[in-house]
Amino acid sequence: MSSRPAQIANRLLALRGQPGEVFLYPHIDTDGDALGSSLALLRSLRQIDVRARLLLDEPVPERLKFLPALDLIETGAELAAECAAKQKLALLIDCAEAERTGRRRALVEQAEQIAAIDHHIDASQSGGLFWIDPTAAAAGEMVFDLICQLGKTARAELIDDTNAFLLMTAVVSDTGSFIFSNTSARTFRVAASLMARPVDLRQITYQLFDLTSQERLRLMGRLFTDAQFYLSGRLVLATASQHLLDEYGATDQDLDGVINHLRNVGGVEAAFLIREMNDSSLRVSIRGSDSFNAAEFAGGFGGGGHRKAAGLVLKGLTLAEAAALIRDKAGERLSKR
Ligand SMILES: [Mn+2]
Repeated sequence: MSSRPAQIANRLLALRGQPGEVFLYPHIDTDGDALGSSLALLRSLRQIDVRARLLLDEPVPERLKFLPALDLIETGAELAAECAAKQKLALLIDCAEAERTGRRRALVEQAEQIAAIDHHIDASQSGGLFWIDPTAAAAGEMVFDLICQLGKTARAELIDDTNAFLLMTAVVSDTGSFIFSNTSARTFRVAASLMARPVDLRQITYQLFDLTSQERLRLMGRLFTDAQFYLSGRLVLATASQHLLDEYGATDQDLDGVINHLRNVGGVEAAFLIREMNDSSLRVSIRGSDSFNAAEFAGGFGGGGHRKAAGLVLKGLTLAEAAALIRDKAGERLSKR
């Protein structure tokens, strides 16, 4: 296991000074961990003369616009054919499956070689250049290790102020500012190393978790008022139709974090938020507990994630039908206990 980062480091170092490129692919619906980790790795690779590019499907989400080095990102469909020929290595970050790269998948599959750095439990393909470590709280912890390895071999100080900020964002993002149960001694060791740089931690936590808007505040009020509790409050379910978002002038991103408030209600063992997407599919966010495995539930519908936080997508159902389905299936599971 411990040699896996070394293998990835060696593969990357072999590209030093070479014309071949490494393409970094954070997962779709990118988050602070995926993007912060990817940007820090991109900057590190370039610093040691490895040609690297960072490709995204979608524009950088509003909430992550405070990150430095965003100008290094390439976005959209234009990142197609012409650049594919130079792609020696496709490196998936914070995911391990090509479908988690969205429209970039075709590009991923054209790479000479595919590698991954991921900490999600359902990704069981660890081996070779697939480095999966479910004990890591964030991909940022793994990328920190990788960057340190690269720096050691290349004799370069790669954790500069900007990379420290980016990696701290990654770790803070996936641990909810060091309060989720995935937070470990290792998390704090990485964070302590990063804090040796002048990292504005408060800016990161404010931007990621505290900053809100009038639209979001009012939308949340409405969602919480309308949320349905079942099984004596063990199960809670909220739905967000496109109509509702429009009514409040809110966007999909305004729903981020809403589900955590639902889960925090005393007595709740499983929380669900169903949102209507533009393509008429429904995205279901799930929060579990010791008595409800969110990843297992999501897996039953082709979704995935962690034990306590997972997601799935439903197609061909109305919002009401989906809510009834989730309520029944989750209710069944909870009733067995
Ligand atoms: Mn992550």
